[in-house]
Amino acid sequence: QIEKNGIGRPKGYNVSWHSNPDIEKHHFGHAHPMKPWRLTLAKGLIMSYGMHAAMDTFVSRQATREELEDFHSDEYLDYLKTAKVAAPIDDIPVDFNLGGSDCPIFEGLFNYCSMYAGASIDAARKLCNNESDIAINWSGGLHHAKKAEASGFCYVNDIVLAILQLLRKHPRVLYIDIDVHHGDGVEEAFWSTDRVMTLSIHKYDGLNFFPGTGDLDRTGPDSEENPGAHHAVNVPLADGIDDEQYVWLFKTIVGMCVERFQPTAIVLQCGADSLAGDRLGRFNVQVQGHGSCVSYCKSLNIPLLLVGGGGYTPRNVARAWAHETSIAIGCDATLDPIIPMHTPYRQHFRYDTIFPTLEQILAGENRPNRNPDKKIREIIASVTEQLRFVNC
Ligand code: V1P
Ligand code: CA
Ligand code: ZN
Repeated sequence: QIEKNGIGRPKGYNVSWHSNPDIEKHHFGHAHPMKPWRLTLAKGLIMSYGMHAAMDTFVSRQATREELEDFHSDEYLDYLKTAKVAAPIDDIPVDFNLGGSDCPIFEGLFNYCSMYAGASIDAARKLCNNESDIAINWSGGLHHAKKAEASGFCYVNDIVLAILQLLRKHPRVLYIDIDVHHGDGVEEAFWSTDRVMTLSIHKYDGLNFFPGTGDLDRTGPDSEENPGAHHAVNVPLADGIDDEQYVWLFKTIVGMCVERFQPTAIVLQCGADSLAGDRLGRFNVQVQGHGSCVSYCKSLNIPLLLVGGGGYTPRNVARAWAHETSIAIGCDATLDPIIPMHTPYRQHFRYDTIFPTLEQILAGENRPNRNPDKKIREIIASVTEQLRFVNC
């Protein structure tokens, strides 16, 4: 019998949860798919199950200017701080890719960015100090932001900032990204180092699907002088991948990366737009399959940072991140799948359970799986070959 703290957490196993209701109040504009209130929905679900009692909870703070400068340029941060809300001119972004339809300038923008970044930095520090085994920031995971450019709903790259914190203590960090989009900003930031391996699984079809990068042979600039060569792993997929294929692929590839790279910390971006029924995504992954990726990472017993990311059908985002919180604290096996009556905004959850069936989610929408097993095996063979060049 394992001695337990709170719901299902072995004594001495610490999970920290970093959030701030201020983040949830921001609005990108009513037609914009990114809805920070999905975090309110997720938090309500997590708390209605009482899971907060099994975690160390922290109200996150704004990242300082100095912390943001660890990755972002001065000029970009100045502009981000002073950018004024204005009607977009023909929807063309003005400077630093700010102000178009993807990255609008909205009320409180700088506050929003510095708060989600502050939460990821704090979470990383908890891991560095051995105060947490798993640290969670569902408001983070904004993987497209560049040093001096906003991109794809992302303004500040909290993941890069968190990894930079981890690198102060950890020799090697593995970044894993299960958002349906390519984690281009994080990949590019660590393009030239062998201390960070990046792995992104995403939808890819050439230039049509945002951001248009992430082909299998994009493995890092290949030159004798670049220690980061071969340290970018990209897994491009077609529409409709299901749980069985996705989880098998995830475990196989992550297993190989861990064996070869021997990370001392892992950052898992849990973008929920890889779920079936997502407004922007194209996959048929279910809450169970998405959660299995988190379980697998937890089973490796390596300090783990969980961040959010995309996710554009808010009720499914909340389901996935609540389920993944239960995995982190170890109460997933005993969690009642029926959503508690007293859950705030319960009317948003169209079906009563955390795990609606694929038929319920897709209701009438046919999304065939365009990923033949042969293609999946070819991807694994290619990554196996790539990893032969990685030494740690
Ligand atoms: O496709 C594009 C750009 C706009 N075109 C000129 C190309 N943008 C996408 C951006 C998706 C960002 C995903 C972010 C994340 O990875 C991390 C948080 O999940 C886009 C899409 C789309 N269907 O891909 N923007 C929009 N839709 C959009 C729709 C309505 C209003 C504003 C933006
Ligand atoms: Ca991804
Ligand atoms: Zn995404």
